[in-house]
Amino acid sequence: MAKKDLHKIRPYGDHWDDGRIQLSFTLPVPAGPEAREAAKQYCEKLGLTAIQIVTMESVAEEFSFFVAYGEAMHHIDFTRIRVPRLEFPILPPDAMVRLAQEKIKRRIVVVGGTTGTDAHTVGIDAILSIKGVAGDRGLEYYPIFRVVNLRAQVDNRRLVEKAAEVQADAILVSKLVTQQDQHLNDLRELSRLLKGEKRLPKHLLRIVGGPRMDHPAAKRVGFDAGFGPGTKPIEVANYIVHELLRRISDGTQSRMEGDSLRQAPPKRRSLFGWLSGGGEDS
Ligand code: B12
Repeated sequence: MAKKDLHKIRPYGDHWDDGRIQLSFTLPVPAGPEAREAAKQYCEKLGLTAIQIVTMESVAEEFSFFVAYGEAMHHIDFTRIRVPRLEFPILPPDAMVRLAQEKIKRRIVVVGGTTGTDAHTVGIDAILSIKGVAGDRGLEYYPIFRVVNLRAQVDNRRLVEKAAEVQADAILVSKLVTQQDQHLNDLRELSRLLKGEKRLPKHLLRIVGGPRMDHPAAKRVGFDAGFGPGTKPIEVANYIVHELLRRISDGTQSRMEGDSLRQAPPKRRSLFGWLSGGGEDS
């Protein structure tokens, strides 16, 4: 293998730096020799050479699906790539709770929901509800949080209003439906509304998650943090605790009063407690 040069990388197919890539796409024409040629010419227009159309299938009367191989000419300077990433310690539950109790000294108020027309609740419930996901308890489980789960199809204005009413420390938004970038449009609108709402604490954390979300995408729409598929509630809980502490010590914290932790009712772990849930609805 040639010496790896991270200033100049290209896809690897079956030998070093051959630039071979595979792509798949659909053309709005019936499968046939002309469709195959159109697919090849399209790949040429993308700048590929040594093109092979290895699959052509009819996917509907007027549509054909292709898999193509080709050689890409472009290189990337890997050393110049910078991607914003979330970095925070992930403490085990007991240590995280102790830290919040000692340093924040009141319950952290979080308001969450799935916004716009999006009706998917499983993701936000996985993070917020006591049952959590994959054996990892949701935020409601921890005595350091007060959780207001507005569930699905929450209008952005209602979310902002609720966050102001309960003086939220964090808002947590879930987005599943991404067709026509609906998720990004909704999130941008929410960002605008949040900016314009003067009743909200200055330290408010804006968090979004979903299977097609990640941290860079969240930053682009004005959020503080983005979490993708497979997120565990303990990660989100740790992020909130650590980021809130950071903002408090930076002086961004605008409010330290609130529900004292000592007044927080102990979490029930009985079946009844589990069924009735630790959180609240709107
Ligand atoms: C279950 C489901 C439904 C159920 C929802 C039931 C409910 N109460 O939620 C029903 C049947 C109602 C439904 C309806 C529709 N659905 Co649907 N649905 C799904 C499905 C199969 C699973 C979603 C799910 O529950 N995942 C399990 C949870 C635990 O995973 P998750 O959401 O990714 O959450 C994790 C992370 O992403 C993250 N996370 C998520 N949210 C948040 C939030 C925060 C703050 C944080 C920190 C983290 C976080 O943490 C979670 C835990 O790890 C997906 C396909 C799939 N496999 O994902 C399609 C899917 C999401 N649905 C889809 C579609 C198109 C629809 C419909 C439009 C279908 C239709 N034509 O009617 C409608 C939408 C209606 C609407 N108005 O929204 C598409 C979306 C396509 C897109 N990208 O836009 C998908 C991807 C299916 C597909 N491949 O086409 N759906």
